[in-house]
Amino acid sequence: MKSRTRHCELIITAWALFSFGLAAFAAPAKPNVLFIAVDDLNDWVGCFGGNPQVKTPNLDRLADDGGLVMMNAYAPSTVCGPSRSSILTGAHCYRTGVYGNQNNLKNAPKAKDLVTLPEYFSQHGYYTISMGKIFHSHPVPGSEERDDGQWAFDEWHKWLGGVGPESAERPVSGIPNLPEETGYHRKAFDWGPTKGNDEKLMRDHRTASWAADQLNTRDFDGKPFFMAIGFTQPHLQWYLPQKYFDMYPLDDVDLPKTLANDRDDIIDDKGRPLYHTSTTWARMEKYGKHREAVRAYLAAVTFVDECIGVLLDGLARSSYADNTIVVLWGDHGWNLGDHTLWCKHSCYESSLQIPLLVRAPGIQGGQRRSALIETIDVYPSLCTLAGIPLPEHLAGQSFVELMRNPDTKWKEAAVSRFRNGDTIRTDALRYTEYTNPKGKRTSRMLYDHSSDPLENQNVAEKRTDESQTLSKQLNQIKGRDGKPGGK
Ligand SMILES: [Ca+2]
Ligand SMILES: [Ca+2]
Repeated sequence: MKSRTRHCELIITAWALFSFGLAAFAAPAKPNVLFIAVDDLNDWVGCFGGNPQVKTPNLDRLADDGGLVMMNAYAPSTVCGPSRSSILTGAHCYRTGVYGNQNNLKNAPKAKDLVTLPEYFSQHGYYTISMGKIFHSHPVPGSEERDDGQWAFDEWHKWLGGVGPESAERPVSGIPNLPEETGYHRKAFDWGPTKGNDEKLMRDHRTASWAADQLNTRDFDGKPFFMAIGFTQPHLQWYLPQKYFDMYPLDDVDLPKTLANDRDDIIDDKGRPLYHTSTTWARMEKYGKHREAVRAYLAAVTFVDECIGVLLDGLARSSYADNTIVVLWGDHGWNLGDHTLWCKHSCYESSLQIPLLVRAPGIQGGQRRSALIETIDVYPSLCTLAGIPLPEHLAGQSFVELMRNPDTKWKEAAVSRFRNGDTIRTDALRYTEYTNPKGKRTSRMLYDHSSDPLENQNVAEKRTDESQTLSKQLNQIKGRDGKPGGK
């Protein structure tokens, strides 16, 4: 009797396995996508090595736990609008025509025909849902509303409140603004403790908790999901619970190496230095606040890391834990006093390099990749991972094979643009050229990362053959990526 029962069990098990195999063969489960944007996060993340002092246990855990760390990933521009427009369309700024935050992707004449990543996934059977900053936000003329890219998702939610400093007076950092500073930066470059000391009240923390709840309570109409979550720190202002500042005792904070005359070797076509001292840098210098501001950025990174941990923990305890692609990206880099610059408005490596972490089911992670990745490569990569055909307009390249095999043949350059500067990064060099409105080159920079990783020695006029070669390569890519089809 016992052996007969055992025999029946075997038949049932075999039938179940056979049926499961047929089902898997007929319709393999599509992986979900968790798409995480972090505003103004540079490579000051433990696993990226940009600053050994930073504390990012959750991002480092993602890297160790199946993540692939893209060590040389670059933004196409150094402000939100063009950078986000490019990752969301898989097309370079030269193709979208979105070069600055004043251009809205939705109305950009050259980009109107480009289907954005969430729209494309929705068209291919995904339930798309979002909270937080994914698209750059634009005013809607004649309306109190804002265009935050709601139109690109099946379900879109505005972020939930948040908490600021105790006092409404600005700035709260204790430094006066300079008279010549106007508008946004007069108030924006600020930091200080929030009212109370509770991170759960903060906007990004609420976004993370909301997303974790969705993952544990929703079935998304039985479809695979594409969930886009946008965190706003470490974008200014750095108003944070005091405990995050306390994690970095001020006297122990190291500053990035800064040379006072660093930018004097960037000369325009009339022989004059191209740059004047940035007003923010001058203010920080005058009031001796560089170290406090570096600490505030570190604190903001650790705070957003905590929020990312809430989200990843939510995913880990959900039923989607094993079948969800996670891609986490910063929209551009950030300067913290290096090159006598604060913020992100330059063609230096520090403005352009981004953190990019990808974890995909079935692909071994816990590794690093050194290939040059552009954010326009994310769109085709996610399509490939999801088994969706690539739309024709994409200019980027799927890095899925590179995820599997570090020796995969790959592109040799990454290009970016900020204002009138176009820049190209190769394995060892970064070359940048600035042009006037008539397209005439007015200035250029060449840095050799093999000997000068901090980009302090501009050798463009000493190594003119290499400058010329890179200029040609850069302009070929600009021409190619500006065309429909991108290739
Ligand atoms: Ca940004
Ligand atoms: Ca220099």
